Amino acid sequence: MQGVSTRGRAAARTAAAAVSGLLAGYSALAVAELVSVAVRPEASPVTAVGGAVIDRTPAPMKDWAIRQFGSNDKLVLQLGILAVLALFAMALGVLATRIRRTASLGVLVVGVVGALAATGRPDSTTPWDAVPSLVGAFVGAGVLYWLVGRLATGTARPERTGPQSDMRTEREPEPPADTDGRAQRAESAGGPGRRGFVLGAGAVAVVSTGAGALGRELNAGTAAEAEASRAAVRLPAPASPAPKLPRGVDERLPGLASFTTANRDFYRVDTALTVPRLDAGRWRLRIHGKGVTTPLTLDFQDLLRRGLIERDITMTCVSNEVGGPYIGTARWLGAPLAALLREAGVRPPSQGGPADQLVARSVDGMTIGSPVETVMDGRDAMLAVGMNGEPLPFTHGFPVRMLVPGLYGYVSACKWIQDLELTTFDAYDTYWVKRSWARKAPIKTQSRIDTPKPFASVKAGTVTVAGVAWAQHKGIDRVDVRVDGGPWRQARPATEGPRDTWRQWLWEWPARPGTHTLEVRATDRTGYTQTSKRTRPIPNGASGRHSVVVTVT
Ligand SMILES: Nc1nc2c(c(=O)[nH]1)N[C@H]1C(S)=C(S)[C@@H](COP(=O)(O)O)O[C@H]1N2
Ligand SMILES: [Mo]
Repeated sequence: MQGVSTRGRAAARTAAAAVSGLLAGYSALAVAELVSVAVRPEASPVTAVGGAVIDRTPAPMKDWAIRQFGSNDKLVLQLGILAVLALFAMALGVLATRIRRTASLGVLVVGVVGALAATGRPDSTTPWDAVPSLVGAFVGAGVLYWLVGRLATGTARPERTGPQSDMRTEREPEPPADTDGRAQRAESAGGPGRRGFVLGAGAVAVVSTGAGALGRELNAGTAAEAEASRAAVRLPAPASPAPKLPRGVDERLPGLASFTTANRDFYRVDTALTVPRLDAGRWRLRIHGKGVTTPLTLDFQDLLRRGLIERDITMTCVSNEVGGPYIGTARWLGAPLAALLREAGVRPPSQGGPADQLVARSVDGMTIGSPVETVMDGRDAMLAVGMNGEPLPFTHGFPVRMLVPGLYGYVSACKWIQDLELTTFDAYDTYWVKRSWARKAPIKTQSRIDTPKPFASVKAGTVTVAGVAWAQHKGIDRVDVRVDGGPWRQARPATEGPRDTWRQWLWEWPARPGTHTLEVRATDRTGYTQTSKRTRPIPNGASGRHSVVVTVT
């Protein structure tokens, strides 16, 4: 009995120590959140560490995470970081029962890691970003030292006095003096007892929750201002409206991607753990660099006054696997970018301009580089302010993002843009280029089967096979489909839309019972037929043909 009870006591003490560690971590994060209000929300440790992890994650793993968790990838990452922190905090708590001071210093070390992550982010411009993590860690270290101190007194005291009236849940007699000397000393100094530990832990929990909630609230207040500024935006009518879409561009077939993608359904790919919520009233864009004779600084109203163009454009992510979902079409409204560059004195390389790369920078430190030649070759490159009739959603770059039809997003579509610098490809590598993606990445001619779905079961007879094909800025000429590697059959392309949009296609399949493989290929308006050669998305976009296996009964 005595042995069991001793072990039970030791287990309870270890659990209490782990709880102390957890509370120390919790108070550290809560205080850091509150302090981040004074700096900026992105400087709070979980966001900063998460961002640093994203920056350092090898590309294949990033792709895996995006595939595995889709748009939840960031949530999963944050939960993962919290889980690791929690385990570490519990370990420090248990350690603190033996080496209280050293374990408490361990909390400070974690704080330094958070501070380094915060100041090392590409969007960090000030050492102040270190402050939330450091202040939080100081508080956390103090909490751990203090709580474990109370824990020591709490276990030692009852050994002499016997169970107290407030310890009715404790049925076993107290253990013999298995406590360390420190505990004995604290006890003989008249410590607060176990009740003291529980009260202390409770107080830490309550105060931390209060601090954290206040921090969240205040950070949300900044977001509320941004939301108000978005609600107040009145988009002007376009000087150059989008060409009217022929009715037939959208076959409206169940299972087939609609021609225009609703904002809420539009894919989202970015590295932002907290979506930047900018106030349009405070937004500025600087245009400067090599060959710029007249550097420009524009505000949001300047941009709206610039004779906006409205265009249907299909955007695609370079990370999109063959058959993947990271593609969508929207009606964008924006200021023509080439005209702005010309106003700044920029000439494309073919006209003797010294800069061949246009680097866009976002408020969250993303850098995206596009060829100046492409941006100025007459296509509808724009600084977009509107998406499907409303101001850009925050997730898609409010107040302003860049778009260049025909280029993958990571080399053209900077969201939350704040700076445009003219430079050269030799002089500067952008975010993804540093991570071994290609410097230049025009969108590859591709096609996708939307219906039937992979492994669907369909009735024998005539089955409508349908999907989309894209070759932005070239246009789709024809689409072919084949079954089980047989002869290619020409699909019926839907009515052609603008050159920068995808094109739907349909094929009536005389389906016989059995398991069959459907395969698609597209030919663009330059006469190029998409290659059958399968490649991964890295370094410049996936190639190969999409196929689906279906069962006909
Ligand atoms: N600031 C910022 N802009 C960004 C990115 C990013 O991570 N940060 N991702 C780019 C990539 S890879 C793509 S494919 C498009 C996606 O735009 P969307 O999320 O509006 O679909 O945004 C681009 N612009
Ligand atoms: Mo992308």
